[in-house]
Amino acid sequence: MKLETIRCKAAVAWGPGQDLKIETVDVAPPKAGEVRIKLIATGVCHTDAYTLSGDDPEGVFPSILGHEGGGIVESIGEGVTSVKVGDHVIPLYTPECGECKFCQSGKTNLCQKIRATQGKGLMPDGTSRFSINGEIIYHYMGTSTFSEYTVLPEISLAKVNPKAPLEEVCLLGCGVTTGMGAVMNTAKVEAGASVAIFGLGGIGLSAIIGAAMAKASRIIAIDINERKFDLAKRLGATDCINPKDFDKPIQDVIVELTDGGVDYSFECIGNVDIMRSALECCHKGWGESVIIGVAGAGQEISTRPFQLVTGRVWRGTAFGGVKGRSELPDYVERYLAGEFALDDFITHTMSLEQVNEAFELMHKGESIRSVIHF
Ligand code: NAD
Ligand code: AHE
Ligand code: ZN
Ligand code: ZN
Repeated sequence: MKLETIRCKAAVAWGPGQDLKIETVDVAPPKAGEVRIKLIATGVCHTDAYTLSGDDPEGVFPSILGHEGGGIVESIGEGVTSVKVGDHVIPLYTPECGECKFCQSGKTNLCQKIRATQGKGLMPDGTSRFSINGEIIYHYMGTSTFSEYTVLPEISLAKVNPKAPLEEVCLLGCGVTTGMGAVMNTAKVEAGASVAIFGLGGIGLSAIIGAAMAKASRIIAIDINERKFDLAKRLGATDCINPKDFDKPIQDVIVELTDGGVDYSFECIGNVDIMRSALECCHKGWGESVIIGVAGAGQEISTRPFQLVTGRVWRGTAFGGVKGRSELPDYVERYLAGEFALDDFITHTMSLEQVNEAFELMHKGESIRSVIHF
């Protein structure tokens, strides 16, 4: 049966700094190895705001943003075998082909099979499936979840248990998996360790969940917005600190509080100055700091090399080091088994038409996650 183009609603980013506009877009059928899905829900992550701001060197316009979705397979292209129509899926901005040098290494989740075209806003064959009156609209992070329908390569989909509500597990498409994975996969925090988490948005709060699961003995949560502290404590933070309450650098405060520094720290903001604080609050000889936040074009990190010479380790993580197709379904199972909750994070639900409000709430510090229901 020949597949038809679908005409549907999508939020289009026409240019940096502009509000998204709801448009009627054409979504072409999936080509070989591709899948078209109907979105049920999508979260709004700070990275969407970052790209919309114009700070992302890979930002292309006009495009359809969004990368924290949950959907149902509507149609499949030639040769697709791992999913079928009706399957529940989570789009992956970090695919898993299983074949490339990166997948084969066993050392990283950063599959590179389609990274070059994905970074240009295109499908692997170098074209887009989105258009308006014949004008090309670019994809974003290989996912473009701010649309009623989207097309992805088969290798960019995790098939998940249909019992899981997509309105909640969409958050596993980025924020929650990233925070938990950073703690458990990337840093491998061990029981009894001390941890400092900078920034208490969706990512930092998920890192608290991961640290509590790892049985960290001390979880220090840092934010300049004290409205985040209640939830941080409920999730397991032992101390909540506002850097504005001190007249010395926050790293000095933490080093004093912890008899020399924490075992692990996580930067969940995207601020290069705080990345330095996060490194320098780590314990001499072994402390490890993980960068999760995404910093704008042209920004660089710095510290005295002596910090590293004396044993601190600086590392980073994307999607919490999680391999999406083989490992994400198990995060969904663990959620279904009640190991962690997701509704705590969903402070606002809204329609696609309200997507700009989601960005406003984020910038005003009023939301953790806004979830758009289609
Ligand atoms: P968010 O906006 O919801 O949360 C950021 C938090 O940082 C807010 O609570 C804010 O008050 C706090 N903050 C801001 N400036 C601060 C400062 N100077 N000191 C202390 N706290 C401060 O964002 P989010 O969705 O949680 O994303 C956080 C970061 O992680 C972003 O940079 C995002 O792009 C990035 N991110 C990275 C990955 C990855 O795979 N590496 C995945 C998802 C998100
Ligand atoms: N396009 C940016 C990089 C942005 C970035 O680092 N993205 C993270 C995911 S953020 C999700 O909210 C990521 O996965 N990075 C690895 C990768 O391959 O992009 C830039 O600076 O060019
Ligand atoms: Zn994200
Ligand atoms: Zn690969």
